[in-house]
Amino acid sequence: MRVAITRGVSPAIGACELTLLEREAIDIDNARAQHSLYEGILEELGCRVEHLDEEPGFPDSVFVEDIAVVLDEIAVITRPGALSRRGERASIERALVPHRPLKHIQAPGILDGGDVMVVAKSIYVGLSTRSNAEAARQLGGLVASHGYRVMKVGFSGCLHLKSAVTAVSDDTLLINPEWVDASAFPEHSCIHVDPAEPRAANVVRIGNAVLFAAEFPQTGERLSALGYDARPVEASELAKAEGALTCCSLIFEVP
Ligand code: CIR
Repeated sequence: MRVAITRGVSPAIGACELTLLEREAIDIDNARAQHSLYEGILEELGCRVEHLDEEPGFPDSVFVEDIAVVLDEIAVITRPGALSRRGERASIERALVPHRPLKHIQAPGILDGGDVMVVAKSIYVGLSTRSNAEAARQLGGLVASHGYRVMKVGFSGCLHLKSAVTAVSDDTLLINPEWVDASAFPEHSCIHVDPAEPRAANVVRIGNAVLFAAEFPQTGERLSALGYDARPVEASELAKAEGALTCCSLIFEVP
């Protein structure tokens, strides 16, 4: 079965980190309502949702994806690139201990889970303001004995690699070619987002279903036309905090 670790929206979300977006007021009630719908969809798709308590001291703590990389064999606790986010690790470690042996990225490595795309045994690490080559090197060392290969990827135009590209299957990626070059992924075929929807590349794959942000219907239609079970999810409020769909969960298999 699958577990999805999530966390309630912090009452301090208005003080979130922002890198590329201008600050806009976040309606916390709407953010919480959309987040609950997201959790409901994960449950409908068979995930057991382990919902962690809100963290009033950590504005960005709803974005649990950035704090760990969970593989079948181990979980790697990251060292987030933003200082304000490092304290989010303690509770994520506690949540993961029952499920996986834990490993850690150490200084001077910095890594946000949003920069780590795992596709079967290939792990792509986006080099960004939040993730560096040293962390990619450490990650490579931690996972090599489990048969994974870590590759570094450059990108621009967005905060994290997975805003530019995510996997819709083990063979195929959904990509915004303006932000990341498809030649970085020679083993995969690529579907392009609709050019009018540059932020649409971040989708959550659960079994055969692909969750896409409801704001990007044209990309959703592209996926449906190609035979994917594409399902819209409202995520506009947390998008103002530079969060996308994958950021709000850590999804993995358990016996
Ligand atoms: C941050 O800047 O860390 C948060 N405001 C947004 C994090 C989004 N996470 C992700 O894309 N994986």
